[in-house]
Amino acid sequence: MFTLYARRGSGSTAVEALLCEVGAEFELQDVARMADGSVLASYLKINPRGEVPALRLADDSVMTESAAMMIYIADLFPAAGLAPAIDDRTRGIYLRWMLYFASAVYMADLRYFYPDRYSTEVSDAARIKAKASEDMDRDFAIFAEALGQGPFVLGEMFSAVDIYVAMLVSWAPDLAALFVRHPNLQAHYEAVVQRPKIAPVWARNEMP
Ligand SMILES: N[C@@H](CCC(=O)N[C@@H](CS)C(=O)NCC(=O)O)C(=O)O
Repeated sequence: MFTLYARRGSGSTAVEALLCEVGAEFELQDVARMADGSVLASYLKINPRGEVPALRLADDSVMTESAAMMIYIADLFPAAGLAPAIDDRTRGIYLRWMLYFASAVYMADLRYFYPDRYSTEVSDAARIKAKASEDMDRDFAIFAEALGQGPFVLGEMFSAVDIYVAMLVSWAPDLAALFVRHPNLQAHYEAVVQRPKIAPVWARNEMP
């Protein structure tokens, strides 16, 4: 049994969708934010960075870092077929894009949505946001080129990284414009979020 510390529409969405896809037993714990944006001190014992998601495992230990959770859960349920095996020739591609989205795209998203956290000067915020948006455009273009006609990151094989990518795509500052520039990203997004076990999670999280 897992406990997923979550907030609607946040980085917990992909982990929740994956837990549903693999058929894992889990409960959701909503991590409320105070008016000033902080979380309860008790949550800092679970994730000292105060971020969601966090995942409590059956042995009571806690994982943070959404991409690590995606990799871990998909590996833990091999029967679901959502991760290439360690010695599979596509394992490197799978890990590459999981970490690319976690380190490049997710971090640009945070700079875009919380620019004030990236400088000691409030007046820097607009420039931080503009650069984050430019970086995201570039990073999505690099991915779209690699995706080609997919339909999934690993071609015909749907895997956990597709769920992670869909979450990051859904947060694009201008999703409609992104889909005009990269129709293959739209086709990929729809193929992921319309899956029977993912659509309800997307709806519950009020994702586009
Ligand atoms: N590297 C972390 C980033 C997690 C993260 O930044 N989560 C955001 C929500 S999507 C958060 O909780 N930010 C703190 C806040 O909003 O105050 C991960 O991948 O899990």
